[in-house]
Amino acid sequence: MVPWKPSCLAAALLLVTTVGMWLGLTPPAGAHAFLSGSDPAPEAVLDDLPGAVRLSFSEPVEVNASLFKVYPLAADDDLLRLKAAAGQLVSRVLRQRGDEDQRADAGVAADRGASSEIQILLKEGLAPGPYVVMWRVLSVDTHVTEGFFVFIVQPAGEE
Ligand SMILES: [Cu+2]
Repeated sequence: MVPWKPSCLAAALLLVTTVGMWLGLTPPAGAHAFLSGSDPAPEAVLDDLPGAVRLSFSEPVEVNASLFKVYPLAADDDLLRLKAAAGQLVSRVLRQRGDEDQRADAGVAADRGASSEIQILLKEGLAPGPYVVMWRVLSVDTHVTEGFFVFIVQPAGEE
């Protein structure tokens, strides 16, 4: 009978762990698609409604497998409260289908393939006020990230 040696078990566990790391079971560093820029910028206050919202991501995203939406928000002078309301709306509607009538956007301009630059077209004749831009993106490395920001349309002279 071979005597049991704890050091062998420890060595075997260490080997399994090391092989696991070799096989890529640890996540790759810094490979998700995060928002790296936008126009309008988050929390921007604009005189006029833009024709589109431009988003730049740190990695290309699969446009057809991603979601981009813009929704109007109820006016609120308190930015923290506005952002909280935006977050609640995002969690309710981001994955909802058939919500085109409630949305302020008219879809993504280029809707094929992978791109790190996204242009979300806005409907015409939108009212001034706060809006929330939201996304759920699948990056080419297969990771999903979500996010949102608000911008406010406030014609000059209206406080
Ligand atoms: Cu990633």
